Amino acid sequence: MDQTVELLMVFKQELEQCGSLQQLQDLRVKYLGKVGEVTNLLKGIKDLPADVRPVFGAKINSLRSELETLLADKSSTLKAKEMQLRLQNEQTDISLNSVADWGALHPITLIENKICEIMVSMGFEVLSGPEIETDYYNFKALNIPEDHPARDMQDTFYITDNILLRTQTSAMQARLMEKKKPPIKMICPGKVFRSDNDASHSPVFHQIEGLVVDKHITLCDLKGTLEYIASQLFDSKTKVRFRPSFFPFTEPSVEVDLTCSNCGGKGCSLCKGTGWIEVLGAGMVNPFVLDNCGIDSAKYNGFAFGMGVERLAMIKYGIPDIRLFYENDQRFIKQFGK
Ligand code: 2NM
Repeated sequence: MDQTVELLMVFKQELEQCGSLQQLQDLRVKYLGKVGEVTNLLKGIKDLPADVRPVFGAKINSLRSELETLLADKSSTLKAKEMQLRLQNEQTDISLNSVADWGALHPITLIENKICEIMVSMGFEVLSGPEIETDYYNFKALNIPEDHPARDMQDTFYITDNILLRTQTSAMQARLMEKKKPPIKMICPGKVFRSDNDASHSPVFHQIEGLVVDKHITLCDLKGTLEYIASQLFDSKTKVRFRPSFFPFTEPSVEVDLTCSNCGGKGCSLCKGTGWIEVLGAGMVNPFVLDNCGIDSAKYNGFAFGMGVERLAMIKYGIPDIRLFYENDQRFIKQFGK
């Protein structure tokens, strides 16, 4: 039998046995390599009679190209098989959901985000300041006198005589007024610290203070702003009530009540039958504060307000004890923001 035909038959049998790309590569070397079977046949040409050499040479060439075609076909088949095997082995069972445990935003974060969103929609900028402050920005710039009870060691965490944990975020507003010319419309959310600890007071809590400074600002602007915040945070029918109060950094100063979000003003246990809930403090910025911060109080005035985020969250979600916010019990945290 013709040597090329015989070689092709044997090759086809061996090809059939090939189960992997590595075996296929070995087979390629065995037949088409430098010292392979086909090369061997070529070497034998020189021993043949001259008249049959071209015919035999042509046969070897067509054998070579047939082997290459067969090898290429087998290679594609094996590659496809290996890919199929990998896809089977590397499949992920996405139906398994017992390991996926969804988290939730903390109610404090939810309220803080919501208020920031409301204020930004009214053109306020949101700034944050340092939690460790100087006595100057936390007290003196804000017109809080040396003998004010808030400055007492009993109420404020001092680090040194002049450095303390801020008791209010308005320290940052004093910093801003020093740097920026009016008009100013800003809020400052963040942690504040006071030496106080019971069911409605935590030594660390969250505050958002707002500040507007421009020409011809009135108490009416303050009331309208607070009415809009209340309508967005609680209910569009929420009413705002001012009662006279006192803060060193505002004059006049007011305590701000909202109609109870639980009973709508009829009176319930949340509002202790009054129909109103006290939510924040506010007022017209004391001219001393503006002048302290380099803003001419003869030209400019403004309003400011400060609210406790925990208190707002307790009212909005009906949470009875402030300590629940800091226990990080997932069963508590996951109830909100749905
Ligand atoms: C409050 C109540 C009233 C307040 C004042 C200022 C500033 F920087 F203008 F002096 N910022 N925030 C303010 C006014 C805060 O919290 C109960």
